[in-house]
Formats: sequence, structure tokens, C-alpha cells
Amino acid sequence: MKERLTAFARDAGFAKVGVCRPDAVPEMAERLAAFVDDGRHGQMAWMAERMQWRGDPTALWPEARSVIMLAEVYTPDHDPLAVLHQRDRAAISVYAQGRDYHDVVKKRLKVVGRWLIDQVPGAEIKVFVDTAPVMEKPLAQAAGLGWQGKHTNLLGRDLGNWFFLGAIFTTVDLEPDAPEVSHCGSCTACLDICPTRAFPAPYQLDARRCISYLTIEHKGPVDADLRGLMGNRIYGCDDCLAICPWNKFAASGRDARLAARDDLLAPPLVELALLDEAGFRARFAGSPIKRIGRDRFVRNVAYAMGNSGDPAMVAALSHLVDDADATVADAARWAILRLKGELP
Ligand code: B12
Ligand code: SF4
Ligand code: SF4
Repeated sequence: MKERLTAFARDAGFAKVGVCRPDAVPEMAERLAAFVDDGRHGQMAWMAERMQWRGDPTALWPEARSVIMLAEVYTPDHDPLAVLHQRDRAAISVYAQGRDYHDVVKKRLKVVGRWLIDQVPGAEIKVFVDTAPVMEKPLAQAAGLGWQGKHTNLLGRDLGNWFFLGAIFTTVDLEPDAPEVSHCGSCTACLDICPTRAFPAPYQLDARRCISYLTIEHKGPVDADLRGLMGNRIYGCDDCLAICPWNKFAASGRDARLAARDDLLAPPLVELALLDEAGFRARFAGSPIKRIGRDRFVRNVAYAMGNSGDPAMVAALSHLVDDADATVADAARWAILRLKGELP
């Protein structure tokens, strides 16, 4: 059954499949608690809720016998770091340049789940991608997909690190795979490149300093000392992923829906700063970016304009200083002062 399942999931489009027991990572709960106790989750209050489920899959669904972890590849065909030098343009992380991966991965998980139910009468399944109280990375390591690198993301010798994770919990007893171990060795490339020094130690992240968190999850003004370090990254950040040497072996075969939209590869900041609510919604329909809403998006764009070093942007920013959203207005004022050289 395991072999047939793996073959089916690969035919369905997943790059790699592995299985672990729901209780395969007993240290997970303690590590999650340490992360939350330290406040490293910042404003992501949902991480501190339902922690008994997040830290322990056997509590989330006691009837589950196996956890099937699957990798969905989104390896880019361009250098994601190149846009960081085009300071009048917006850097949008690779994962958000195409269609929302949640939809793509969930559909594929359901195809595999349905197949399993057809094969094993009475089988039950639950599919998860990203948003459920499930710690996908440690489970995927236990299922042998790869290991959590020093940047805390999962990477594999045959996968690189450009892939999403999906999970199928099932009542079917499947043979577990051997867990993977770290192959980071003495490399520290991801820790060294991080613009905000968001790693307090290898294998640990303080989300409060991570640009991905700051641009996507953080509401309200960003700390003034971090704004300048965000550069032109307006949605997510790829630096620690892009620098990883294991990407030499990155898997290909990305779903066409996850390919970058041309207009999201390096859009001009000035154009994005002009988006109103309706314009924002129209431009980002079907994109994960839609989730953060126009105000947080334009806040990020204003910080990037302040970091552009281009005084010509002051004109576009002056339209935002009286914005109805106080955080956008504050970001625009900060950016103007920065471009005029009145702030460090
Ligand atoms: C919250 C979250 C975030 C937060 C916090 C990230 C984090 N590292 O915790 C923020 C918003 C910052 C974020 C950013 C990103 N995310 Co995110 N995120 C999640 C989410 C929802 C939960 C992760 C979580 O549980 N964090 C809590 C901490 C405690 O868990 P942890 O990182 O596993 O921590 C472990 C280590 O600290 C380790 N540890 C602690 N001490 C020690 C000591 C040693 C010696 C060792 C070995 C280990 C170790 O143990 C902990 C438990 O395993 C998952 C989806 C999910 N449901 O799992 C996606 C997920 C992790 N994100 C994903 C992605 C793609 C990203 C970004 C790349 C997006 C982007 N380009 O901007 C960035 C990457 C930033 C980074 N370097 O991590 C993917 C990663 C896929 C992969 N291949 O790993 C996931 C799995 C979503 C998905 N379904 O595909 N994310
Ligand atoms: S995503 Fe960017 S800011 Fe976050 S840890 Fe990686 S390099 Fe640092
Ligand atoms: S860049 Fe180096 S340390 Fe970081 S995850 Fe990749 S191999 Fe590990």
C-alpha cells in the first residue's frame, strides 16, 4: 500500500512523499512552548492557541495512525536575490509570485486522500496545509522528506528548499519512513545573509525580526530600527532560502499555476503605492498577497520607497501622508524624511 500510495502521490504531482507516526517527534511540544514563552511569535496570537494540538498530533486527532507528508515544489527559474539591487522595484518572495499555494496544494492533497479512501474501505483522512495547528516541518523531517536547516525551513538533498509542505493524517496504518538528519554541516550561509539577524541561534528563528513576519503578519507600524533593514522586500523574504547551497539539487517540475506572474517579478514601487482598495483587490485576486489587505501592503511599499535612495519618490509618497490609514500615513512620513536625509 505504501509503495502504491507513494507512486500515486508522485503521479499526482508531489515531488516527494514520506510517512511518520503521529507521535514521531516528542520534543515538538516543548520546542513550541519555548518559542512562544520567549514571545518569538510576536503578534501571531494563533500560535499560542490550541498549543496542545499543535505540539502533539495524537491530541489533534487521536484516531490517526499515520501522517503522510508531501512536498510541492515551486523552484524559481530566476535569481530571487537580483531584484534586491533594483531599489525602485518591489521584491516579492517567490512563493507569492504565482497563484495561492494553499489552493493548489489542498486540491492535490484531496486527490491523494480520496485515492487512499478508495483503496482502504473505512479509511478516514484529514488534509492540512499551513493553516491548521500542525507543525509540518518537524513531521516532514520525521517522515524522511528532508531536514530542518539552520534557517529552520525544510530542505532535502534531492529537493533543495523551494517546496511547500502538505499533510494527510489518516487512520490507515502505513509503514513509517526513516527520519532524515541535518546535512548543514559547518555551513552558516543562511544565518550570515539574514538582513535583520533574525536567528538567535542556528535552527531557531525569532519571527519578530524576520522580514517575512514583518511584511505579512505584523499589524501596525514596524519598529523604526527594522524598517531600514527591510530594503525593497514588500511581501515575504527569500534571502535565507536563496543562498542555501543545497539548491544546486533543487527539484524541478513546478505546477504551472505556481509560476511567477510577469507583473509580480519586479513591479515599480511607485505604481504599487497608488493602489486603492479596489485596485489592490483586482490586482491580487487569486494571489496569497490579497490576504494582507491594501493598507498593510501599501505600508510595506512606503517603507521600501524610503529605502530606495531615490528622492524622486517623494512626490508619490506625499499622496500618502494623509492616508485614511494611520500606519500608511506614518510610513509615508518616515519614508519622506529618510529620502530627504533627515533620518539615518
Ligand atoms: C508560523 C510560520 C511562519 C512564521 C514563523 C517561521 C518559523 N520558522 O517558525 C513566519 C511568518 C516568520 C514564516 C516565514 C516563512 N515561512 Co512559514 N510557516 C509558519 C507555520 C504556519 C508554522 C511554523 C511553526 O510551527 N513555527 C514554530 C516554531 C517553534 O517551529 P519551527 O520553526 O519548526 O521550530 C523548530 C526549531 O526551532 C527547532 N529547534 C529548536 N531548537 C533547536 C535546536 C536544535 C539543535 C535543532 C536541530 C532544532 C531546534 O525545533 C522547533 C520545532 O521543530 C508553517 C506551516 C505549519 N503549519 O507548520 C509555515 C511554513 C513553515 N512556512 C513556509 C514558508 C515557505 C515560509 C517562508 C519561506 C515564506 C517567505 N518566503 O517569506 C518564510 C521563511 C522564514 C524562515 N526562515 O523560517 C513553509 C516552509 C516549507 C519548507 N520547505 O520548510 C511552511 C511549512 C508552510 C507550508 N505549508 O509550506 N512562517
Ligand atoms: S526570511 Fe529573510 S528576514 Fe526572515 S530569517 Fe530568512 S533571511 Fe532573515
Ligand atoms: S544555507 Fe547552509 S546552514 Fe543554511 S540551511 Fe542551507 S546548508 Fe543549512
